[in-house]
Amino acid sequence: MKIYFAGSIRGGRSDAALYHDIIEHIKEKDIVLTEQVGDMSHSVKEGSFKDDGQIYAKDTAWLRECDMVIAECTAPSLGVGYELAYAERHSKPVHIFYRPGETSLSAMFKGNPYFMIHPYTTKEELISLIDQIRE
Ligand code: 6K6
Repeated sequence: MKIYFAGSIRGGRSDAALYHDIIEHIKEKDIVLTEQVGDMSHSVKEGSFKDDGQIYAKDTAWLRECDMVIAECTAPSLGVGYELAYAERHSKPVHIFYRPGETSLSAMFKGNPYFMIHPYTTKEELISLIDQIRE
């Protein structure tokens, strides 16, 4: 399967190490199209319009190409919100993971039955849930 992993970049990088570990785990069995989301060495500053245009074009092409979207939404991100709506428009299955003790997930996701939402607490629980949805 081709997985589109979505996680906050300019929305805040507090969970970047977690994204990295999850992407490495998913890659043991499936293809992750968006490995850069877990890249901790990359600058997250605003780029030029040309750079950002390339990111937008590449990421939306991957969203159309993927078999499933997995999003970690504890750190709120405008970009991730956009990607999830884009995935819904293209009828891609979307699984949203978040830690309820640390954030309140937007009603635009919790209130929309299209999205499959998985609250979790520990990284081990997150990995186990991600394994279950890919069975
Ligand atoms: C910075 C860090 C790693 O890569 C970069 C360069 N920027 C981006 N590269 C690739 N995808 C990006 C980049 N910035 C945003 N995105 C996409 O939007 C990702 O697929 C994320 O899921 C989402 C994050 O949006 P923001 O609004 O938090 O940046």
